Amino acid sequence: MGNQVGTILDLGKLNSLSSQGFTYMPSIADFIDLDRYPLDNLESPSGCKLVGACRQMMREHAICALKGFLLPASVRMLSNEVSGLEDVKRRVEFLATPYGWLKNSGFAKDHPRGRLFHRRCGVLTADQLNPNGPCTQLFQFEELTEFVRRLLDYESLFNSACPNISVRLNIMQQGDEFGWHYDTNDGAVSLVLQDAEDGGAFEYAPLIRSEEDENYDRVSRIFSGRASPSVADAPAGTFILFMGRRSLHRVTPVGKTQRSRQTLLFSYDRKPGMVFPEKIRKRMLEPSPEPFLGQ
Ligand SMILES: O=C(O)CCC(=O)C(=O)O
Ligand SMILES: [Fe+2]
Repeated sequence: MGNQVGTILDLGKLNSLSSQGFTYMPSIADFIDLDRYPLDNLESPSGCKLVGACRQMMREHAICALKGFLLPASVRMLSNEVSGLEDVKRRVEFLATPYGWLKNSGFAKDHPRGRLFHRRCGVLTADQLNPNGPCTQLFQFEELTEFVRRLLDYESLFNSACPNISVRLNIMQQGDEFGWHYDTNDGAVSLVLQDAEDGGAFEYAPLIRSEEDENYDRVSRIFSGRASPSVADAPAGTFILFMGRRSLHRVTPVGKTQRSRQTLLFSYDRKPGMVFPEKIRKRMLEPSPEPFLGQ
């Protein structure tokens, strides 16, 4: 069944099916390796074991990386959708504070709050994707949201309703980078669709800050290279859930590569209807000559 659907589900065939009046309703089995990751049956012994192991990874390392989560055929299909939207892709290019939720003007240049890092990448957002295309379909599987909810151990979790940033793709070419920062929400999900031939590593300092302690000393050591961050082992097909609100992270500059680095990012919230503020949306979608110093 998996193989058969894997071959049916390429975009060309999907388009020709829909032009003939057929609507193919994809199932989660078309996308995710359910033998390894039984998202369709989380109450089963293997489902419970998976959730337990993932939670432990989150507690110990602030990251849960599941290799081979996406089936190879679905990685190709998702990545093909992205490649087909090359013309509408936007560029993001500006210098940004790692501390986007704080006001950061007036700090010395060598203080972490005074530092600025480059953010240079291509971006596609929910509004630019086919609502019936694979990137959007994958986001909408309730089983995936439920899996993420269990991993975060939240009472409730809803897909973001943001018309732009609920579903986002980072597309990075040679010379692009996504400098050191914290996310403003916990529990960002990313799916690696394609890696670069050189560079583009996801580096992170797990749980380096808490609400009580910014740990500026260690943050400074990471910035200067005196302390080494962790590096995610995340080839194409990997699912990543990451505690980015407490864990400093970046994507290192992409080196010489023919292939772009592509990640598909999903946003969730404990409450329904979450929409990112206009200021953040604008920042995430456009280049800017002004550095981003925070809220
Ligand atoms: O593209 C990635 O792997 C993650 C980038 C990131 O940290 C972000 O978009 O906040
Ligand atoms: Fe991030």
